[in-house]
Amino acid sequence: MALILIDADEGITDQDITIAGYAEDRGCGALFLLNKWDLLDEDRKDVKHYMEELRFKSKFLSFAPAITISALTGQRCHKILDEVVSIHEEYCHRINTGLLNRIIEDAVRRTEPSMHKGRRLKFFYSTQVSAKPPTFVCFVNSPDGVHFSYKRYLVNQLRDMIPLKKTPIKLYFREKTGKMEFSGGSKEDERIFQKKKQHLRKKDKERKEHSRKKKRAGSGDELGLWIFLTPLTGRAIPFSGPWPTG
Ligand SMILES: Nc1nc2c(ncn2[C@@H]2O[C@H](COP(=O)(O)OP(=O)(O)O)[C@@H](O)[C@H]2O)c(=O)[nH]1
Ligand SMILES: [Mg+2]
Repeated sequence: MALILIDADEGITDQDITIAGYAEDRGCGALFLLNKWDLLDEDRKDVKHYMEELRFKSKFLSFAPAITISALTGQRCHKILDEVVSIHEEYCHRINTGLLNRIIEDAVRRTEPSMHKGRRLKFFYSTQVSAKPPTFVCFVNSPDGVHFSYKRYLVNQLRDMIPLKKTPIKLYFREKTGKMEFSGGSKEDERIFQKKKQHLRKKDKERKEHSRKKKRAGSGDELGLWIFLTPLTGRAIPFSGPWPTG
């Protein structure tokens, strides 16, 4: 595990990012600690802005959590160890092969890879070859045919479905000739898989609903008071409520 200590008072420096790069090279679990948070005046204490800058500069460690702390006052320092344990658990995670194959199979079915040199990319089966960090291999007919954006898609699917949000993960593609279909899984795997999918779908719906509500609130629609003129009577009928949509 790499705990990357940043002097938040100084700001995120190139050297901080270089050191974060070492953690990425080593495939470490990583945690950013933005120290001296007590020194930041209210103007600069904009966590969101600070995090955005951190995420922008260290895109390669986007999975690494970050905590603002103060070593001097002890503020939020108690959270560090819990976060380390949580990252480490994911870092050591091992997934059952059946479940892994269901996740990949489902992801490939939902969004098919593009053609490569006129050939369709075929996924045969996948396996986790090691942990620390979790490392997966997919056997395909043509490893060169996996576009980096498709690899990113699969990595994100694994992150969401297993789930592995805080650890680096590695995904490789190897050539497999001959026909060997997905190994599938037991009934129990299938049950867990379907439950996870249901859960994710629900979350996704909630998120969409939330952002829709936010948008509506932002545009002030809900509080609109406006007036309809009826052409027949010429009388104004006040009406208040959301804009009629659809
Ligand atoms: N205000 C404040 N000062 C701190 C904090 N942590 C360390 N310091 C002070 O920072 C000084 C050490 O400098 P520092 O930047 O941490 O170390 P260096 O960059 O490795 O030399 C000491 O005077 C510490 O008391 C903190 O969270 N808040
Ligand atoms: Mg310093």
